[in-house]
Amino acid sequence: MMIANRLKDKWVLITGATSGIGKACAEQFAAAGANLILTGRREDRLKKLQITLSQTNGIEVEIYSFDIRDCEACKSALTSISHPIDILINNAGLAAGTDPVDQADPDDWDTMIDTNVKGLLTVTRYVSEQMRERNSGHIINIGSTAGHEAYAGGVVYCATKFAVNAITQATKKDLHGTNIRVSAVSPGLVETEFSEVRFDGDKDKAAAVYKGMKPLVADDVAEIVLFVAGRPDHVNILDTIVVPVHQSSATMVHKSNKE
Ligand code: NDP
Ligand code: 8X3
Repeated sequence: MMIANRLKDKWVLITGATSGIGKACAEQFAAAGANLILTGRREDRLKKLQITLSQTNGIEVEIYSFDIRDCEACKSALTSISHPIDILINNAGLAAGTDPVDQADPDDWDTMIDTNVKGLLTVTRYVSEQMRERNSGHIINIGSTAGHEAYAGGVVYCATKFAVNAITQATKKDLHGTNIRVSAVSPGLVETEFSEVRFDGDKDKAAAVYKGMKPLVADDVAEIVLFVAGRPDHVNILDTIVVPVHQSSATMVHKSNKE
């Protein structure tokens, strides 16, 4: 059966849909005929996506603008959604800074932990509750190679992605015996707004991360998320690690003058 046949008319909640991997997932799931619930803080972007994706694909798109770090806002949005959520893509996340542990700003640590770990957990808490009631659903967490291998300058970002890895494994076990699937997709370098956010808007520093190599693009990752979600109901992909061909570890990145 085609992936699109399995995803058509499903309701897919994507956190962090205003940019990068989340936006690419929204576009690809929409093209597969799924209805969308899109979240993020930038409401103007959500509104534009809502219009474009619903008109282009003839699907329903609902938007909820809130800061995922705000537990009450999260709970209020999630409990007001009237559709059963078939697929949850926990994508919202960020890195802040690359300073070593002895020099980093603890406020950045709070931002990363509150977003990547606590935000993801809050959303999972309320969505998994309704999935268990229906005994169906699929939770897909966007992890990272940084959740499999820590690197210098990523002390807390890596810790949050190791946490996502642990949360994925434990969630699968918490939901053991149900029909709910739990997966992670863990990419290496993907050129999105990620590095611009990490370097506080410094576009030159962000561009330097990918200079001299061909990174993944958001669509590369979204294709994998779509594949993971589009398996038959009895197939649960636990994790997929995907890197550009010229990345062999967090710090082994082959660069040339040509790219
Ligand atoms: P982008 O910066 O392009 O997108 C991040 C998304 O997260 C945006 O939609 C943003 O929405 C949302 N977000 C961030 N903070 C919050 C918040 N407090 N509340 C609500 N939404 C928030 O980066 P990517 O697409 O690259 O990142 C997506 C995920 O992929 C992240 O979890 C990241 O860790 C992971 N990842 C990225 C890799 C990369 O190299 N790019 C590699 C491996 C994993 P808004 O600002 O509108 O709130
Ligand atoms: C983002 C990829 O290598 O910048 O998770 O940590 S990396």
